[in-house]
Amino acid sequence: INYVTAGESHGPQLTGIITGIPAGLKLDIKEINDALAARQGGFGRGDRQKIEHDSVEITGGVRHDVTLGSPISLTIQNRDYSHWSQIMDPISPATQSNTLRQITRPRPGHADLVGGMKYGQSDLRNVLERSSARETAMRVALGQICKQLLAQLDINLIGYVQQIGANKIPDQDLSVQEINNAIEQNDLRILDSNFVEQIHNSILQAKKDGDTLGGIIKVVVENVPAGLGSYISWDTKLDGQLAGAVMGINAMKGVEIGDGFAAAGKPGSQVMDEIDWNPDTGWSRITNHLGGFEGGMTNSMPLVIKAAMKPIPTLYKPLQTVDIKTKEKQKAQVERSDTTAIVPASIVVESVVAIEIAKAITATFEASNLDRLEKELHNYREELLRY
Ligand code: EPS
Repeated sequence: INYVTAGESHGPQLTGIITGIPAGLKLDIKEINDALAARQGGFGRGDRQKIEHDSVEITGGVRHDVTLGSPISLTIQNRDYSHWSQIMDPISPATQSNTLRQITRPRPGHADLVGGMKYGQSDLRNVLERSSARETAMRVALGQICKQLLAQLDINLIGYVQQIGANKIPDQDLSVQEINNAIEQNDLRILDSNFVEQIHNSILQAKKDGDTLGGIIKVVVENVPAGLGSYISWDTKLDGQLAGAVMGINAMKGVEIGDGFAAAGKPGSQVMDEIDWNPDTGWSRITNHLGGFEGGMTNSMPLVIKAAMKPIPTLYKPLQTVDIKTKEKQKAQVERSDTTAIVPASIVVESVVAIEIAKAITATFEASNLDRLEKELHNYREELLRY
C-alpha cells in the first residue's frame, strides 16, 4: 500500500490516491463520510467547519461499491474555494487583484517562515495553504478504506482523546467496542463524560484568552496477529513505521508505544510482559506494558499508540514575529483557526495507524484479492496457534 495526497486548504479540492488495496473489498461510503464528519466536529473547532461538509467522491479503482485492485482515487471538495476562487486560481497568471491577502508575518510554531525560506516564497500563503491540517481530511478518507479492510480481517481499532490542555482523563483498559460506546457519549471523544463540562470551560477560556490547546491521543488496535513487522533491519520495524506515520500528522510532537516514556524510569521487572500459553488461544502476555510490540514486531497483544499534539500555532492573541518584507518586529498574522483540534486529530491518528497496519498485512500476505488474503491470514493464525 502506498498513498499520496494533493490539494491546498482553500484550493478547489483535496485529491488522494491509494494503491495496493486488494480487489473484492466492499466499501461502505457512508462510514467514510461519517469519519469525515467526525473529523470536522469536536468542541473547540473554528468557523471554517460551518462552511465545509466533507464527503468523498470516488473517481477510480472501485466499481459497484467493490474495489478492483487498481489504484483508488478520491476527491473531497473545498466548499470554501468559492470564496477564494480568484486568489487560489490554479491557472490564471498573478495580477494585483488575485494576489491579495498575502501573508508576510509568519506565525511562531507554524511552517510559515521555514517553508517560505526553503521554497523561496515571498507570500507565505504559498506555504500555509499546503501545511494546513485541511489535508488531513484526505488521510482520514484513505485511512478509513484501510480500516474497512482491517475490519474484514477481524482487526479493529479506535482513536480517542486522553488529555486536552492540562485536563487528563483517567485511562481505562477497555476493548475497542467499549471505547467506542464511551466516546460516542460526548463531543470530546473522551472515555468519561463527567469531565466534559470542565474541559468545555477550559477550551472556552483558552478561546477568550486568544490562546490554543493541545492534548494526548491514544489508539488501540485489537486482534493483530503476531509477527507483523520484523526485527531483521531497522526500517522493517513496524513500531518505527507507525511512529513515523503518526509524527507525520500536523502538530504532533511525540509518539509513545505502550508505557513509552514512563517505562524508562521503571525497573525491567515492571516493564516486561510475562509470557503465557493456553492450548485454545495460544501465546499471550499477562500484561501489555510494551503496547503489543517486541523487537519491532507485533506480539498478538493489542497495539497501544499514543500521540502528543502541540497547541495550534495560530493565536488570536499573536506572539512576536518579524515581517519577512520589512524586517520589522510585528505581531504574527492572525488567521481564522480552531482553539483546539485534538478531537479531529484523534480520528486522523486512528486513520494513519489503520494505513500502516494495512500496509504491513498486505506486505506480509498475498493481497491481490480479499478472499485469498483472508484465507492466508486464517492459515497463518492457525499456524501460530500450533507453534
Ligand atoms: C487551519 C485553519 C483553519 C482550520 C483548518 C486548518 O482553516 P481556515 O484557515 O480556512 O480557517 O479550519 O482546518 C480545516 C480546514 C480542516 O478541514 O481541518 C490551519 O491553518 O491549519
